[in-house]
Amino acid sequence: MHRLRTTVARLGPLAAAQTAQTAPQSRLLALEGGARTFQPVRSLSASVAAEPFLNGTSSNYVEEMYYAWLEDRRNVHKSWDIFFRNANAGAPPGAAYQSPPPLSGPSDGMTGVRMLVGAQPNVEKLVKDHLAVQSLIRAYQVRGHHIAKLDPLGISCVDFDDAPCTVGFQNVGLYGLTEGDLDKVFRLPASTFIGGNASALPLREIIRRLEMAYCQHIGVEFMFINDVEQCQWIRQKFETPGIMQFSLEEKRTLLGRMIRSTRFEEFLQRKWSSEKRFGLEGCESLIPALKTIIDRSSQCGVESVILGMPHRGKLNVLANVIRKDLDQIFCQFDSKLEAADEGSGDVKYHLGMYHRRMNRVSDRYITLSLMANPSHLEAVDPVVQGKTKAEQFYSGDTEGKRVMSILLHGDAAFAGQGIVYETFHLSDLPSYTTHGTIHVVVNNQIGFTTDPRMARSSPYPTDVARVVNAPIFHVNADDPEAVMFVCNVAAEWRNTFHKDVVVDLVSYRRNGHNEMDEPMFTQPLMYKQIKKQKGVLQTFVEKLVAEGVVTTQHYEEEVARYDKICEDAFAHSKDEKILHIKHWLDSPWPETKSDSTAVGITSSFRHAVVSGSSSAQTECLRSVA
Ligand SMILES: Cc1ncc(C[n+]2csc(CCOP(=O)(O)OP(=O)(O)O)c2C)c(N)n1
Repeated sequence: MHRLRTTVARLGPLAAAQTAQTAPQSRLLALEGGARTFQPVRSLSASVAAEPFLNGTSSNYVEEMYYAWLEDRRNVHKSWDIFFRNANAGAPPGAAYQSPPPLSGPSDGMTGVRMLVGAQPNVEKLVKDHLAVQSLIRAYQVRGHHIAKLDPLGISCVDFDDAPCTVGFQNVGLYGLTEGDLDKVFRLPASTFIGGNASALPLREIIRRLEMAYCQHIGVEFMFINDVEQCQWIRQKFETPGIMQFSLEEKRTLLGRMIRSTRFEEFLQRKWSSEKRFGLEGCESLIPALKTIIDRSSQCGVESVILGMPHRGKLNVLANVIRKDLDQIFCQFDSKLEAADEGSGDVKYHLGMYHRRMNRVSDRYITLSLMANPSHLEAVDPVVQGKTKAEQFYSGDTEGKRVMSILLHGDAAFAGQGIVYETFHLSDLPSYTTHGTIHVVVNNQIGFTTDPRMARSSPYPTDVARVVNAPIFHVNADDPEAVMFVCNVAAEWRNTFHKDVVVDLVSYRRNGHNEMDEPMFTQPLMYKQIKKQKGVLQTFVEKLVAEGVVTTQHYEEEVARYDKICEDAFAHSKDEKILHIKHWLDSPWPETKSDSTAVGITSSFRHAVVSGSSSAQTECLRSVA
């Protein structure tokens, strides 16, 4: 280091444009016995002001380059090589510098852009065009979701404040590119993965691949995330060519899940046509969505999942995700059931349940716990986080690798309820974090009777999640494969970064708010469109049959098989005369004595979490430790 400083001092007069007075031969530092030595190298008899790039601030840089050059001439750019050679040969200041040689072809050892630039006479235009292509790629990453086909109904009125559409073939002019540039090859920047193994592509292909990644049935909102690694991770997940492909088995499993989700609601509708059940019709892909998240999380090592959700689709989740016995669900529709245990019963779409089962995809046991929820929308959110935190604490799961939470939301409630924002702000606090929650929004584009234009001021119902830098994956819920894909990514995100993530299932509500409401009175235009909408299962099975994944006969047999399961359970449910509340608890409380202790712990922990008191929480945990 000392030597370096000395050299700076010796270069100083040169850089400060002083004239050397002491000797006709000044000296630059050279290697000293394997290290550096002084050798007379150049004359400073003339003013070095003739070399304007040598000034006080560049001296360190020049000095380092000089050392590098001494070790190997090829360590520096050719222009500096010539400069140092001339200087060593005694060229006077101002004469040592020569214009760099033209950048030409591979023989100069350079690749990529330089090669492309070198091949063109108009270097400036080419650099400008490359920068334009980079901007275009970035525009897709930032705004691709604006034009993605997210709404199955095609009536979405998401308001982007009239932001102009800056992507697409028709808009290349905005970047100073022309149609004639579409077939030119451009080098891809490191901030995109659309190339796969290719490092350069024609502009036409660049745009096509970006449209595939960002403007189909998935809209990815992530460019507000501050962490570069996280942004790169997401780009890779969505941009890599051919990444959204599924095996035949995966497609068949998905179809089976769609059948159960759809036929369950249809069965309830047939049997209890005048009962409120807050059906899932219009967002049936919620069931495969949750199952995919659970499968992938289980593969990643999660052993326990705590879920919280509102009324919409709750019976379906109980039946087809948690796997509550169907007869137990059906008997809830019988008003003559007598309560067997203490504690009041609640409406069936508020009840919770706990179940431990083998996950067939991961081949590991997993515990699923769906919390009971009150009518008060989103109030269950911090309760789920409290239960998750407690389970993580007691099982020594300090990083949330084994216990995780999933929260479901309605679009209106997610945007409207302040508790959602409060819960997000607990998500990354050391004492409260549950190391990443996966949020799934059943975005049926309506809240009771109100459409989004009158229900929120933000473009999306999910904008509240941006405050914690959670990525948001909007997906057209009429495309079950796209839903499955984003749910896999969401589970991997949670497993990789242990941060919140949102899946926004853009869907519709086929019936009224409940089955007794007539939505044509309040939203006639929307419901005119919904009446024309083909069911998602129908569309999906037609696609799979066309692809040769299943036959119509296979599909019909699967439907008949599930319908029979429902019919048999319905017959059994008639034998149930008594309602056991203990069958509807979201945690296993085995026997009476430990029950009361455990219930006490949970309720005080819930209180602590809901009231936001960490000292109460700690106290509660200490009292049972
Ligand atoms: C805190 C609270 N406010 C209002 C209500 C009344 N309410 C029940 S459902 C509902 C609409 C909810 O819409 P959304 O969240 O989009 O869910 P969806 O029913 O459409 O699935 C409202 C306002 C409630 N239950 N809780």
